[in-house]
Amino acid sequence: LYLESGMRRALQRDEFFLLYQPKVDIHTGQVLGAEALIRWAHPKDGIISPIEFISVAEETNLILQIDAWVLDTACAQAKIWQDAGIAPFRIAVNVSAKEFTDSLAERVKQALARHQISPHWLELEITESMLMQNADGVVKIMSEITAQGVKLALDDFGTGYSSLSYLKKFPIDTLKIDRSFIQGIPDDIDDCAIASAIISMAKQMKHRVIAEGVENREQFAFLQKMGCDEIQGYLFSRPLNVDVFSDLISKKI
Ligand code: G
Ligand code: G
Ligand code: NA
Ligand code: MN
Repeated sequence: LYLESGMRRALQRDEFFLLYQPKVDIHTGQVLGAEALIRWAHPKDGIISPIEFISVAEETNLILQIDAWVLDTACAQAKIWQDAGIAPFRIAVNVSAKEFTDSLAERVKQALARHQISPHWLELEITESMLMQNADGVVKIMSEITAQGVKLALDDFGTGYSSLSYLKKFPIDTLKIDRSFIQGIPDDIDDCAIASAIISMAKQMKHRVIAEGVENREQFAFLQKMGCDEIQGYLFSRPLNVDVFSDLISKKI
């Protein structure tokens, strides 16, 4: 297919690039991390969003090569920041379901070793849906990852169908409240109730909790009052290119 061959070419010609969206401490405003978000600089069509190509990449298994490129690029960038003397912050990489296999921990380990970065630089964002297949297998893979010192965040939290019982079993550091629940705050009482409940549960289970898609002051104030730890969203910053993000973290020191 057209898109498939385009993505193969994009890998060969290095047309993908990463943006970094800050994750910010809700109390201090300090940048604690960044989510790496892929974009495709298409030679004819301009910048293409992952919404347009990730699902096709998943169908064709090209996602394995793309996500390997993302992990490698994020680690290479971490090495640059580490060598520049910047205090470690977490670079979060999205893991697609196809990639979440027995070999993931080993691939992560090799990427850290290849780039000689401390594991504290890396976080993986996994979605609820990939935890549902085989709980024991999933716990094993996760534990092998966290044993290295790499953190795990549960992305799009609240949008899956799974029972809450897995939360007890899985070695997850952070719950990431899906932005669909943040959107309606403060007017939509259901969104307010769901967001508060997730924050409260996360805190009692000693997880960190981050809200994504925070766009305005009202959402920020509500989340702060409820005890949310971190925010990510257009209110603080859009996803930034690497130079702009570097300036931001350099200033914070
Ligand atoms: O950045 P943006 O909002 O356009 O991302 C759209 C979707 O693409 C989101 O669901 C996001 O998780 C996903 N996405 C962004 N970057 C990556 C990536 O590097 N790998 C994978 N698997 N998904 C990504
Ligand atoms: O699926 P995932 O949670 O990884 O998706 C992250 C997506 O959310 C990215 O495509 C990113 O560009 C987008 N995003 C980040 N901040 C905001 C925001 O404040 N509002 C909206 N609508 N989207 C956001
Ligand atoms: Na994500
Ligand atoms: Mn999400």
